[in-house]
Amino acid sequence: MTAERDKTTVSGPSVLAPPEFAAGIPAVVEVLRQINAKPGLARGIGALLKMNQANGFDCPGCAWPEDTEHRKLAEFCENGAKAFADEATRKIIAEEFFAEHSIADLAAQSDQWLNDQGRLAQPMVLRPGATHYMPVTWYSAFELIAQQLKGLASPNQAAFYTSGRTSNEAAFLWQLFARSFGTNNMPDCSNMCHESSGIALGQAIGTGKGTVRLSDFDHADAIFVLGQNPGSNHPRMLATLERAKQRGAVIVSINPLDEVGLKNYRNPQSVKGLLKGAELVDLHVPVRINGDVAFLKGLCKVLLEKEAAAPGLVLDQNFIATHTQGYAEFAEDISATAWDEIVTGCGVSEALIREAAAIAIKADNTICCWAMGMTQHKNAVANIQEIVNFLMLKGNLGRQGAGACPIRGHSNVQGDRTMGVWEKPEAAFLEKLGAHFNFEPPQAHGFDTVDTINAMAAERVKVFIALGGNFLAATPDTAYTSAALNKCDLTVQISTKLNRSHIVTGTSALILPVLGRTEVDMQAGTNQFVTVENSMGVVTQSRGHLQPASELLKSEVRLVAEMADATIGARTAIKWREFADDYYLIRDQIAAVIPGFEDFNDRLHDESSIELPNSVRDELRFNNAGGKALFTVHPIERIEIPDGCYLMMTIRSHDQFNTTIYSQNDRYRGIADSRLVVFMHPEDIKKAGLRQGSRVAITSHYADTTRTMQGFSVVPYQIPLGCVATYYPETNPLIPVQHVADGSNTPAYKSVVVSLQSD
Ligand SMILES: Nc1nc2c(c(=O)[nH]1)N[C@H]1C(S)=C(S)[C@@H](COP(=O)(O)OP(=O)(O)OC[C@H]3O[C@@H](n4cnc5c(=O)[nH]c(N)nc54)[C@H](O)[C@@H]3O)O[C@H]1N2
Ligand SMILES: Nc1nc2c(c(=O)[nH]1)N[C@H]1C(S)=C(S)[C@@H](COP(=O)(O)OP(=O)(O)OC[C@H]3O[C@@H](n4cnc5c(=O)[nH]c(N)nc54)[C@H](O)[C@@H]3O)O[C@H]1N2
Ligand SMILES: [Mo]
Repeated sequence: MTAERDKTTVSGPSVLAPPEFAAGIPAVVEVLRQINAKPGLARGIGALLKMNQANGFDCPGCAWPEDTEHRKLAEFCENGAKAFADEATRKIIAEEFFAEHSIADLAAQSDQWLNDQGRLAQPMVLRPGATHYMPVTWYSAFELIAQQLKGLASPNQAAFYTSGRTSNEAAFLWQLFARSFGTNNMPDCSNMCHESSGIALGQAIGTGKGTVRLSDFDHADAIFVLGQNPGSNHPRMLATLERAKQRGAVIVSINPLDEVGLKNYRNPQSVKGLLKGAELVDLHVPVRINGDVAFLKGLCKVLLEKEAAAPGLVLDQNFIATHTQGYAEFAEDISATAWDEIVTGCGVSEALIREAAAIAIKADNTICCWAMGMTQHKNAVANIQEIVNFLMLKGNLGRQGAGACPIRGHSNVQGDRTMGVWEKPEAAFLEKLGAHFNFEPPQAHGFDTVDTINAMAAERVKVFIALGGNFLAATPDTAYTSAALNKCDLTVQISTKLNRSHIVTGTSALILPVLGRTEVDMQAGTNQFVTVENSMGVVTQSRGHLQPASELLKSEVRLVAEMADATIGARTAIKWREFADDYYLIRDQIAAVIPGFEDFNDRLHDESSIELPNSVRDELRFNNAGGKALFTVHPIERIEIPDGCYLMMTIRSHDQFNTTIYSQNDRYRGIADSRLVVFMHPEDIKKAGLRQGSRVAITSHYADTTRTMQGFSVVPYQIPLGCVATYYPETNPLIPVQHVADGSNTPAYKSVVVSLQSD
């Protein structure tokens, strides 16, 4: 594929030719290596075989659904195994660790080093002015939180962050705690992730969720994968794509990079698959970064042209007339959009767009999948609404084998939202919650992630509590966000592993360690399970099997319940501690408050998983304004890129889970030993007077501000001209906090204007 590369580099990364295939034997070797190194084979293998099984635990990695119909003995992927191994590690951070390492020491260490120290094992406190964390009892930790929260002038001076690994049960109690305390300040990782999808779909089709079941992949004729790298981030999806492909489905990838996972996949779950690869993608469309609106408009233009030439044979006129609104304006705009504008906008030839359109025209049923390549741009909402436009033209909603399929990131990010973790809750939800628990929930919308950073900077939020995640490393504009966190009176991190957010703190700070998904959760003598919702709206049980890393860990559910009890126990009638003793009771509350969960416990008992209703998928019912699916019109916005500048996307390697870095390698892109690289087109490298391995600083430009980071190595890569790629989270200091998506406020992590300077 590539761009020629020397095999030798003077310093920095080793740059190799990317592999010819994804997964296969190297994936199996990597799984064994990770298990051996972290939990050990004896502890690890047995537990790993429980992952994604009916009586086991849900993979702590991504949100791709389990294939219950085709379930294998080993129902996991290489990267799920890495996430598992990382949590199940035998290494523990003992009390002496914090005595030995001051905050300043820890600050000098890399993210990978921090994570490698092992599991957090006991609650720790950082007192005002202290240089070291000290052990603290759970009782005193909750007292400190209660005292700080109760001392605030308004509940809106607190913010409650959630990362997407939290179970439904913990998330439900968490939002109940925040709201009965008095605020909707519930920023979450979704704000940085699929928020744009939720907003776009909500307006266009009246549900923020996707409309596809896993089984739809067995009936699709065409699958468009937009801005997603499943080989690294949703590897189990490759097996689904392989099955669809073997059945005759055609797969198109729209991506500035020709990601190897989609090119040639060797299914590690079968011997045949291990040895012989399958080419998954039939057509790769190398759009320039943020060229998707233009490309999708191009696709629609071809469809409309072909329909004009053969009326009734291309579009689903019946669907358009019966189920949609806004078609006339949409069609008019598409006809008025010139090919020149489309081609310059997406950087792809008209011929290639026509080739992709021919696939869509031929297909009776089309699924569009997408992830962060679509959602993290200034016009991300437009990106996703253009996908909906494209799907609607051929009636690809609400029928088997077709639909809109946002592929979620964290394993329960979708469930956390369903449970009410959202800073903009709907009035009907608040009303039901308040009526059921007999309190008045706050009505005013709260702060999302970017708002929270700004509110902390303005000293309007003084207490920040995070249920999981790594807020500082995941958010944009690291220097600004650090300063904002420093202004808090108290920052609390409820975590499994040590990370950057434990080191950049408020005046006081707490680290509260919790059980992970993989561990046995005993409460009041009973082995509890929790539930999670996957990307396709199926809720399943998750029960851990490993002995907990430390006796001092609390489950997230118990921790939230006890924190709530200490803070507001005296003034609400909610029986927090009873919930902590018996998660069935929490599920009964969920059943009473959240639509779709009626008889939750019984159905889980009888069927082991439940599928949530979806009005679009099930009934072609659209709960948006106007009650019909909405065609939308969006201009092709070209981001101004001054001479000598590039458009930068920040992406994941094959060896990380978000801010958790497993190694400095990215096997699928041929990179070893460094993450401080800039992927660049060979011609751009030459034009800039650089070479492979040249050391550069990167400066981002936003309005009249700049941000600079040193120490990157240039790597030639097959990426569109004018575009560069770097790794998340290393380059987050370059991302301006103001640079967000219209309508969803998601940081535009994937379209940052940068220039390079020789170091
Ligand atoms: N192993 C592993 N699994 C994960 C994660 C992880 O870090 N590691 N993270 C989880 C989470 S929270 C999430 S949200 C998902 C993320 O999963 P992905 O969205 O697949 O992850 P990214 O690496 O951010 O980037 C996605 C792709 O978008 C492409 N892209 C970038 N800009 C554009 C654009 O403008 N247009 C188009 N068409 N494509 C573009 C990039 O080339 C890249 O291939 O994965 C989840 N699963
Ligand atoms: N530049 C750039 N920035 C991005 C992105 C990007 O593509 N580019 N992607 C964004 C996206 S899509 C997302 S989702 C966010 C991710 O943002 P977050 O969800 O905040 O970050 P993670 O790295 O997933 O969080 C890792 C930490 O979670 C804790 N943890 C792990 N498991 C558990 C558990 O079971 N319980 C508890 N309580 N804690 C646990 C561990 O301590 C670990 O260090 O980052 C966003 N930031
Ligand atoms: Mo995400």
